[in-house]
Amino acid sequence: MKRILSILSFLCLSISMGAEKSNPNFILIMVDDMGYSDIGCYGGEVETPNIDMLAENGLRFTQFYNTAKCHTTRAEILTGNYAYQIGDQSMQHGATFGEVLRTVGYRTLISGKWHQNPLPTTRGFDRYYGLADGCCNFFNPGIVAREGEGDPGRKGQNRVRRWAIEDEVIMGYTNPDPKFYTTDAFTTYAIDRLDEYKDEEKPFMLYLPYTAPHYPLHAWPEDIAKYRGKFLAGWDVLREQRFERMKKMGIIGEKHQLTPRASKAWDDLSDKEKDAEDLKMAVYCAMIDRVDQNLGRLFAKVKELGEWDNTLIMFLTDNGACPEQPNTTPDIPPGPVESYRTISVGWANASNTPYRKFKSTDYEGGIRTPFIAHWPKVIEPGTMTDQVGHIIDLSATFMDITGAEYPEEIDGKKTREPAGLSLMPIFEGKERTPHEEIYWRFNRANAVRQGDLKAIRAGKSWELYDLKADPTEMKNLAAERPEKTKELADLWESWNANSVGKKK
Ligand SMILES: [Ca+2]
Repeated sequence: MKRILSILSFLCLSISMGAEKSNPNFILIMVDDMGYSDIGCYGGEVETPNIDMLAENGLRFTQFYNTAKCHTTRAEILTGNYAYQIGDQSMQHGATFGEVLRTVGYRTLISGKWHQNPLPTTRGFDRYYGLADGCCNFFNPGIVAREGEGDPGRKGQNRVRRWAIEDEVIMGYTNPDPKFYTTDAFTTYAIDRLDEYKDEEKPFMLYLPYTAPHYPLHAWPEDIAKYRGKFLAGWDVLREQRFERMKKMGIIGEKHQLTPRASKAWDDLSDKEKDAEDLKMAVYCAMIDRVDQNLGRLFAKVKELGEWDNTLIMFLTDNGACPEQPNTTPDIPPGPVESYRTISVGWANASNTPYRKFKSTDYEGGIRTPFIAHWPKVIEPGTMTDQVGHIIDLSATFMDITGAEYPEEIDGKKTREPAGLSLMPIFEGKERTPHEEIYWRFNRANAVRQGDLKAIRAGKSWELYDLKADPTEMKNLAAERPEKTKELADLWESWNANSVGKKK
């Protein structure tokens, strides 16, 4: 009897202490249209103490890739396969990592920007709150002005953005709370769900794709005030300062060169123009700063729940900084709900320091992302790697860690075998067998990387770069190495011929 009692009390104790889950939790944080070197731990000026803390205690990748655009990145990160191999935004021939992780008993949560066609609640996620569309007003994603405010700035007067709460679609979401701001709201929803499910034994997968710092440039005045006036030296000086800082930090090496400026020279601007540009960059930085502040709240919750050491946290951006200019309210300065403004080409160029080009292109400025992985149980603190990784590797990593298998069918449709490779060997400090090739496609932005060689379509022809000798793509080798260039272009064409739906 005594023995039975002691076993019982041991069992009760184990349950009350929350016996450790057999699989780890996952938190995947993605920001939107942020440049390669904006955050502190990649050489930028934005104050990001919480993201930097992940880097100090985790692993930074210097050659990690997304795709050139929001929705292709989401299709790929979710399914572990290339967007056009699985039906892009329909994802009809792929399984999401929500669907994958459900097979091994995960609680699957998403808060933020989805940007695919079927809602997350039909594609493997238990709970959802956020922007189902591509971008929206941060203070008021709807079209109706709140009392005391002007009309919310929008990309076009007829543009009504798709929002969703759980499985309910809301076309034009106006929250009555004047303190509503998407970055804050997404985080609060995520924290509330972690609280709601804290007593269940299931591990959780939390996917947190923020809309910041994608346009429109919207931020809280107190966050803007932290940065206002700090950028009057201009983008030329900023690029040089970042370049030197990144070198010192080891984010870039001796072979990197500072690519030519892609905009007007700062000195050609009038003082009035410089002041207006300073404000744009201050708002942009405030948006990233706000993400970091919210991550502080989220991380405190994970620690409070006792799950910090058993949680793999990852951070990245979905594509390079954005040069698009849909400034529909040219007379309203960036910041408030009534405005709809974007960052300048000069600042987007600086955000991607030292790399070439932008979002929507397959040069490194469009597709290279900071990637931080933090997992106290596995990852050596404060490490850095130049092994090449890609967002299609995340699903493979989740399967490797949990033993989950990729569903062969989703809603009666056969899935295609995913193309990613697990990142676990790199997390464990080992050398991973790399991808033979990595492919990119978004509209006419097409590229393939094989080892250190990368071919990029440029109009009707292809360019060739050696990223080991020339990581900033300054010297096109196509004329010197026509056969290799053709071989890579042909590889890309045969890969693309296997696309679902349209081939261009
Ligand atoms: Ca994006």
